[in-house]
Amino acid sequence: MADDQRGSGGDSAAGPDAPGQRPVLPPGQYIPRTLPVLHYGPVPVFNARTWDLRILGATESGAEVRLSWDDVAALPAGQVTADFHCVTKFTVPGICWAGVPATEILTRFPPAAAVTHVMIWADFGYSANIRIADFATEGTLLATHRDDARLTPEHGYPLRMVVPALYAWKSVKWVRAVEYLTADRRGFWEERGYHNVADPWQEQRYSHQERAGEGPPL
Ligand SMILES: Nc1nc2c(c(=O)[nH]1)N[C@H]1C(S)=C(S)[C@@H](COP(=O)(O)O)O[C@H]1N2
Ligand SMILES: [Mo]
Repeated sequence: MADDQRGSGGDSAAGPDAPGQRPVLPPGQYIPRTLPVLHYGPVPVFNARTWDLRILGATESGAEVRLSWDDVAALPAGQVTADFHCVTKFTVPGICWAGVPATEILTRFPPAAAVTHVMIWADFGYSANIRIADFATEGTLLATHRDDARLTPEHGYPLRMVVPALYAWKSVKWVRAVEYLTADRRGFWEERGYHNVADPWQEQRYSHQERAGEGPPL
């Protein structure tokens, strides 16, 4: 009981006592006892024959790329183990994700030199904008697997974004397109009051916290 009161959120299931084992969480985050599934809207049904992943917007070549599921499955694999921070304050510790590193997308289907951000699009129109540096950083993946198992439908099967450096709403499930942007635009939650950048270590939760240069006008 007493131990439970000492985590940053009061509902922490993490053992705070063992030196070196205490999880270091971003400000305001806690580890819940049961792990949530969270999204807005329905879970799409995957059909390998009709599914595609489009790379569009300001590509270097000017052309749009359309990848089939087999094309995506043939791309080189990578993995990352990272904590997953939801802006509603729960953190899921140490998820191991595997899939296609975002750097592979940038290398194979390069953006124009003027690209500053990407918009990640999901089925049913959910979207999130990500600065190109956060997209290009090591650990950013288009994941197909979570903890050695194929993603489940509710966790984004067949393909989801994982951006460990940012709050989890940027980790778009059911990804269908990567749009290269030469001017920043807000995605679904960024238009609805969440912070344009979303760095959990700076506790960038809400758009009213944005400073000059951190987001396009609301
Ligand atoms: N397409 C889509 N992706 C989404 C969301 C969503 O509503 N739609 N919610 C985001 C939010 S707010 C969180 S916390 C995580 C939750 O991922 P999980 O359900 O795999 O835990 O998915 C993110 N990706
Ligand atoms: Mo979230």
